[in-house]
Parts: sequence; structure tokens; C-alpha cells
Amino acid sequence: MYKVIITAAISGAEVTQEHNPGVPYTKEDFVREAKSAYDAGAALIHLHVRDDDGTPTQSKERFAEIIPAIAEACPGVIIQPSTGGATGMSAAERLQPVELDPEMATLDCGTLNFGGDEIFVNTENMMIEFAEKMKARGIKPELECFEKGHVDLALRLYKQGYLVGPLHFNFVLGVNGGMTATPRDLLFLAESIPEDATFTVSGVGRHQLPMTTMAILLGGHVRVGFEDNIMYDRGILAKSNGELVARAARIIRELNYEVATPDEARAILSLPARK
Ligand code: KMH
Ligand code: ZN
Repeated sequence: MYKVIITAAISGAEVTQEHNPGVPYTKEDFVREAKSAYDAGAALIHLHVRDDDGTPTQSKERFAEIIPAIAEACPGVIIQPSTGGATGMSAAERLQPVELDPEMATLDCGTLNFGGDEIFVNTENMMIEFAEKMKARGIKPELECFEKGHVDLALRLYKQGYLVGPLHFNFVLGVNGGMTATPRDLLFLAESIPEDATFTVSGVGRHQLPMTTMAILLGGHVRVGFEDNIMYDRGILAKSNGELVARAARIIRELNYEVATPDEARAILSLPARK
């Protein structure tokens, strides 16, 4: 039976409690949101952290405070810190959580416009630096691709030996500056990666639900959560990350697939088994 990994992106760096009061700021908030997602079926938590006032930070110390608290509340869950952080952060700032040796971390695969005057900078040399650091520490990168050129750049670095297979991609669709969240674009991306690669799909905003469904049908995995979408329905805020995860789990089961446990997710992603 095909098993689908649900990733919960519980906070991100862009949304705030003004957008949705459930967006986590404090350690207790992070534990509450991660646990709601885990209890509903998330095997993987994609993690950005904040200071208590909500300011996004890539501080190693803050990750070192929040990661163990989530791990204790969510036994076995895979915790995947972001190395994307927020736009404007330096590479050194963004790379800090890698020093905590997580099982996985994100690796963003190219620069893109991020709405208005914002630019999310990921040069080829930055990518090589991030990839080399992760490879040296045995951390599996999740390759964040916001458009097709990002996939091509990742494949080039794979050929050059900076990345170790099997690759795992996250197609983030619907960002203002990236590819659109349409069936055509998702199919194009899914057909552009190596046979043995795995992929997750993150649809932004109202695209989360249709992209989740299409990802499952294409043999992929899904990401939901406040980082990408704070609404449950038109005009209705999601009460928690868990509510969004629970809906993804229901869709997976309705389609006659199964929700992967954390250890099943490790096997699917070729991560070493948990000790
Ligand atoms: N916050 C975005 C600028 C990642 O986590 O690696 C980048 C981001 C990607 O969220
Ligand atoms: Zn992120």
C-alpha cells in the first residue's frame, strides 16, 4: 500500500499572529502546534523558529531550545529545520541549525522574486556551500524548488556530486515570483526529477488543498500548515496546524492510501532508521 508522508510547516517566517492567532512564537506555542500536527498524522515537522515577540530567527540557540521540546512531545517525529529562514538573512545566519545535526534540513535551489521588492537569494555558490555542509554532516536536504529552473540547478549539482541520491524535492507552488499552482505545472515538475527521487508538494494559500490532492494522485507527498496557508476555508481561519493535517490525512485515506508514520517516512526518504 502506498504511504503518504504529511509534513507540517507549522510557522514559516512570513505569517504572524495578526494573520492567524495560532501562529507559534513561544516555545510553548511551538510545542502545541507541532503536537496538534503530529497527533493528526504529520510524520515530519518543517521548522522555522521565532523569538517570543514573533521575530523570525535562525539562532542555533533558539532551535536548540525548541527542537528537543517538540521531540519530547512528538516521539519519533522527523524535525526538519529551515535553512531558508526569512528573506534578507545571510547564508551564515541561515545555516546555523545545521550545526545541531538534524536528520534533514531544507536546501533552497535558486533565487526568486518574493513579492514587492523582496528577493529570496540563493546563488549557486550558496547552494554548494549549504549542500557541502549537509553532506559532510550526513543531513538529508529537502530540495525546495519554487520553479523549474530550481529543479534543473539541483540536478546539475547532483551530477557534480554535491548532492547524494536518492533526492527529495519539495515543489512550492503559488508563490508570487515562482511557478503557478496548476496541475500542468505540478505534472511538469514531477516528471522532471529522477525515477528514484521522492517529492512533496506545498501549495500556497487557497492552492494548498488542490495541490495536496494532486500530489497524492501523482505518487508524491504533501505539506500543509500555517507557513503556506492560514485558512481552513474561504473566510475561515484554520484553528491549528493539526486541523490542516487532519484534513490531508482524511483525503489520503479517502483515496485509499495510508498516512506514513515517522519511521515509515524515514524508510521512504532513505533516512537512517531511528536508534
Ligand atoms: N521563508 C522563505 C523566504 C525554507 O524553509 O527553506 C524561505 C523558506 C524556505 O521558507
Ligand atoms: Zn520554510
